Amino acid sequence: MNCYRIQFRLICTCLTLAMAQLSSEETNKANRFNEVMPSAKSAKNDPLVYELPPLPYAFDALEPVISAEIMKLHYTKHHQAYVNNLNKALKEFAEAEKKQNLAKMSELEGLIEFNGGGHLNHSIFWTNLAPKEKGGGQLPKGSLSEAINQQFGSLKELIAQFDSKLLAIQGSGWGWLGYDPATKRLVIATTTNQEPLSKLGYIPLLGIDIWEHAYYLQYKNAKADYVKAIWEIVNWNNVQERYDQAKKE
Ligand code: MN3
Repeated sequence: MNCYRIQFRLICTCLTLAMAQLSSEETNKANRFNEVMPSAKSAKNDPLVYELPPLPYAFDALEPVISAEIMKLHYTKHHQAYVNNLNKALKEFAEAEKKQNLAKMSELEGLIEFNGGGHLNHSIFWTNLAPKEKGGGQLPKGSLSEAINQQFGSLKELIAQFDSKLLAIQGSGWGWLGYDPATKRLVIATTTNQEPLSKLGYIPLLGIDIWEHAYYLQYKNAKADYVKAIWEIVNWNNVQERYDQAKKE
């Protein structure tokens, strides 16, 4: 019982901390993007209720790399479903905990992990992307570009290594550029399904969604074309911000 209670609190705390870490600029943009996120509900008084964060651009802003159709579906249907299922599972968990129903709590734990991870990963992913005319694809000079050059030789080499790991994922998952607090170095890693990078002990800087729902409507089976194109819209300013923050922890 205590074990489950502790694990549950840990999951909630991790999610709360991770969501709080997401750049506060997105929250400030909430009003501006209400038109693309009409279904967002305010439930700030309940720590167990999560909500879809505002999308920091219009659905068609990342075209032609990501079509408006994919963006709209991915954000309003897929991400929203992770949020809804997470909230449902958390509510049921709290009820099961009151009844000391360990079997039910155990059953719900996987759902909380999967949907919590899905919510977390997508919340990072949206901010990791930017339209080309707003700096997408441009790595600014600074501590991140220095670390990339030092560790990988060049951005081109980092991308080559990242792509090779990303394309090697069998089934659904995510490719990551992370920060390893133990070695204070950048790492390229992959996770399967909706597992968050924190499971490997790294802090996420850049995540690329390689689930079929992220590209199939547009790229069909040409997964490599999606992976090649996505670098044109990576928001390196956001990755730099996350890198600065990660180094402080
Ligand atoms: Mn996705």
